[in-house]
Amino acid sequence: MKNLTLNKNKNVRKCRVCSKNISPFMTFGKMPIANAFLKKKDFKKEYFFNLMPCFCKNCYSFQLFKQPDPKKMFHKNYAFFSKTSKNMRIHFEDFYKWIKKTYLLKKKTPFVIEIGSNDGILLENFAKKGIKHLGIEPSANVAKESAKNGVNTLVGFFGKNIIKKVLSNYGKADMVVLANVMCHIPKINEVAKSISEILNKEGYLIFEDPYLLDVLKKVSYDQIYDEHVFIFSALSVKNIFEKYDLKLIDAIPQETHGGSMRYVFTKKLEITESPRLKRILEKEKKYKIHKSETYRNFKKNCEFSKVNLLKKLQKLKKLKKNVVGYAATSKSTTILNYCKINKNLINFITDTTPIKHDTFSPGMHIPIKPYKDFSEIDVDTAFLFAWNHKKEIMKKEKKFLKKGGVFLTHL
Ligand code: DWN
Ligand code: SAH
Ligand code: ZN
Repeated sequence: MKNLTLNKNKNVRKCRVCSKNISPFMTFGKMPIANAFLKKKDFKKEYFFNLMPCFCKNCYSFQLFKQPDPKKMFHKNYAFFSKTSKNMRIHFEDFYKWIKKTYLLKKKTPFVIEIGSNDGILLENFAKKGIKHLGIEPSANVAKESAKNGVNTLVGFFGKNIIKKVLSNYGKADMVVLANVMCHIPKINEVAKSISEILNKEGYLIFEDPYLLDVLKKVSYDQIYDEHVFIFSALSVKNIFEKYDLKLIDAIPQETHGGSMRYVFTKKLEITESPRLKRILEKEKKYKIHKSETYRNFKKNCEFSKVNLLKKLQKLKKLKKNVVGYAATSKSTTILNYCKINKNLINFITDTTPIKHDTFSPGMHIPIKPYKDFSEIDVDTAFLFAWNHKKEIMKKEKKFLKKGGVFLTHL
């Protein structure tokens, strides 16, 4: 009894948004860095932390109890390159066109800042049209890739220190945009304040991230890993940014990354909320996104999903099927380590990213192989870790499906 109380006390921290005490509602257990693909010689010194999500009853944010130091995750050997997906390249070209048409058309010389610009998948569209832009990206290797396409990038973490440099060298921006990045940054109040300072008085902030309601409904718990310190809802982002005079005026659902939401904020406080945003906020309330019981149910659903998945994989093993993983995603690190799936159940994982080849998956140490290894051997079942890119992958794998190959997911 004594120990239990002690642990409970230990598992208390201040909410990153509102500073009230929060505690985890579940644990996924010991986790490595999701994108730290490693060589055999480094197995012994691998870093682990406890992956535990929390829900704050006060500000309704969903966040990790502990996040590893950002420098451990984002550095000169970062393993995720945005342009590996063709459909994502199309998505970002459309995103660019929409921004230009909706927000920048009336501006003579607009200035756009992207935080977490990675290999330039979005900004290269602005660069090609000669639009003044700046990427801020801490992972030097991916930033270097973007430079090849004329993207102007400052290598570093966005925050109060870097904005001084940006303001003195470039001036204020008309737009700050982020895709799958806001949910990565722990000092959210500092970020919101800095964005508010860097935008001119008519400026817009637009960002998109995996959407909490989709994660809860689909039980896509694999969106929870070290990099994703937050999983946002419209309700939670409204609370965060309105404190810094950034008014949430729209929310637009996206199909990307298994269900995302694009949020539009403006410094022009007189603009009213769109009917679509009102509907989305209503829908979240109806789903009880603001209630602790929703997260207790989510925990049960995750446990159920784990048991089910293990049953399926063990059955395939008994049938002596050749099972391999398709795409060594960040998300796969959570599935593999939570369910303790190793080489016994999945022979190897194929991936198209050169930096991941001939390494081992974080924690479970499943070998990562180039795409050629998948296409040239007889695979019975492919565990689709990139289920968010299903449309793109099914199109590509017609041959595999035709010869009887089967795709499996944890969903
Ligand atoms: O938020 C994040 C999102 C945007 O990207 C980051 N924290 C990290 C990353 O997450 P992820 O690794 O789960 O992303 P994806 O886009 O689901 O997976 C990409 C991986 O899948 C790459 O390693 C490439 C691989 N892949 C493949 O092998 N064959 C992807 C496609 C489309 C393919 O056909
Ligand atoms: N925008 C891209 C990349 C998303 S991956 C896309 O949607 O595909 C997340 C990116 O955010 C990584 O490139 C990482 O290096 C970057 N990042 C993480 N913390 C950051 C911070 N504090 N400031 C700026 N970028 C950050
Ligand atoms: Zn809070």
